[in-house]
Amino acid sequence: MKESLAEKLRKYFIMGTQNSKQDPVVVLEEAAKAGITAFQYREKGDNALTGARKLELGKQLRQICWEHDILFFVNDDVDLVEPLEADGIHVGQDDLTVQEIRALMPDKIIGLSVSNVREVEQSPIVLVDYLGAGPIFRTSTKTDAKEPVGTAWIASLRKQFPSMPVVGIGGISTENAENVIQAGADGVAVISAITDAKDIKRAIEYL
Ligand code: 3NM
Repeated sequence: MKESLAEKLRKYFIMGTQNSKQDPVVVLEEAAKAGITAFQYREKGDNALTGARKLELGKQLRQICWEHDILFFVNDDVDLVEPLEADGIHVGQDDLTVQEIRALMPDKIIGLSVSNVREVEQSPIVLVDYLGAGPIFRTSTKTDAKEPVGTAWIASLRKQFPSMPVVGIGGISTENAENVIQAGADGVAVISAITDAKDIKRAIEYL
C-alpha cells in the first residue's frame, strides 16, 4: 500500500442494509468508483442481517473493496474479521476491549470511537491505529448517538495525538466536511451523506 493509513481514511464510507433503500452492493460499487478510500460494513439494528446472510453480503462488499483498493473494516464483529479477510475492525466504547482485540489480532487495523476526554483517558490509545471522533454534528442515523461534540473535539485530539490518524463522524455532509478536515481530521466517516445522496459521485467529490 503506497498511501499512509491517514490518507487511506480520507473518505470513509459506512453502511449496512439498514442504511440503504437500494441494494448495498450497488451503492458500494458506485461509491467505490467515485473515490471512497475506506469502507466499514456495519450491519446493525432490528432488521439487520445475521448469520450466513450477513456473511454473504459481507463477502460481496469485501470483493468490491479489493477491486478498488479500498480499506475494508467490520464494525464490532470480531468473528467476521477473519472470514471476510478484513483489513481491520472499528469498535466503540461498549464493545470487546481493545486489549482483547489486539491480543487476538496483532496485525489488523483497529479503530476506536472516542467522544470525550474521559473515554480517551480510559482507553489504551497506544494499541489502536486510528481514532473515530464524534458525533461531530447532530445525526439521525444512529439512534443512540451522543450529544454532538463539534469540530473542537477534532482539534483537541489532533493536539493531544499529533501523529494518530483521526476521522470525524456523525452528521458530516458535503457542506460541512471541509470544516472537519480544517479542524485537523485526516478523514470524514459518513453514512447518510452517501446513502441519501441524489448523486453519489458528486457527493463523494465534495466530501
Ligand atoms: N457513529 P451519518 S455517529 C455510526 O458518534 C455512527 O460514534 C457515530 O451517520 C459516533 O453520517 C454515527 O449519517 C452515524 O450522520 C453516522
